[in-house]
Amino acid sequence: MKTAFITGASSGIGEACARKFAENGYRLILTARRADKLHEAAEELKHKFGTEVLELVFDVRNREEALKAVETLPAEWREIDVQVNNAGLALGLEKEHEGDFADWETMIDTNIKGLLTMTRAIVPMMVKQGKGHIINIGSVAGDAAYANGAVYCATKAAVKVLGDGLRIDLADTPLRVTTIKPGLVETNFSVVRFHGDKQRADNVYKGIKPLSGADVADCVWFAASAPEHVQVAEILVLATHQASGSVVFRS
Ligand code: NDP
Ligand code: 8X3
Repeated sequence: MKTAFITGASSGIGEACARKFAENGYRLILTARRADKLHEAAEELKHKFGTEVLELVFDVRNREEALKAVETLPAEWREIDVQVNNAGLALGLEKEHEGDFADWETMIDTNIKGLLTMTRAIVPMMVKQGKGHIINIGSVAGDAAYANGAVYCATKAAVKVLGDGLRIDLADTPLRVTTIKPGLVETNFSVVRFHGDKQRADNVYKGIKPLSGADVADCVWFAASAPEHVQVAEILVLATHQASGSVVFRS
């Protein structure tokens, strides 16, 4: 049986990816900070699909804890076939010269350094076993900056470039690296971005049918289920009425 390791599986895109892999017979290692939400998601999959789930609660920004969680995986859970580096967030929407230092640090530490930590922890095991697929959740925001979002956009540009670098460094192995770059996806993302302001978050998706977490999970699965000689390097997936990070048609 194949194993998928998914970070940020307590909500949104990560939770939808967990469901997609469960539906397709994978067993799952799911991670997040909120133990209760993660457990709820895991229980649903166990009951619905009979999936075996290992829950790991840690903050990807805490390098020591993150490395320990992987190092202490039980022997029977160490063969990981797919790693989905999804945990991430945006905080605030402000001009670059007026932004909040704490928000910047959280975004950089989570989206860039957290993803790197998880890559550093798991990919050497994949190289050793001679198989594996790393799927990073980037964003259309990484293709070009949009107004008031420069730091978040920069972190997602970094995700794209780190994926490209890893693909180069693994070209002499059977491992594959994919970057998925979604546009607007209605999840908890905007509630987090606006520090809990639900009304402001809802406005982000007004007048447009956004993507769902399941739409993104379909793209992740497309890449993961491709024949072994096929490496889907990138997928840019947008809502039909979104054309780029800054062009959205609302009715
Ligand atoms: P959600 O807020 O719904 O989910 C984010 C997930 O990341 C949660 O499970 C959260 O779990 C986890 N997470 C956040 N910070 C940490 C941390 N420090 N350590 C461990 N886990 C963490 O948002 P989305 O599902 O939308 O976001 C998932 C990814 O998709 C992010 O990388 C985001 O940048 C990206 N993305 C989102 C888009 C969108 O429009 N929604 C579009 C393009 C990309 P917990 O809080 O329990 O730790
Ligand atoms: C999230 C998509 O456009 O809100 O990465 O930045 S966007």
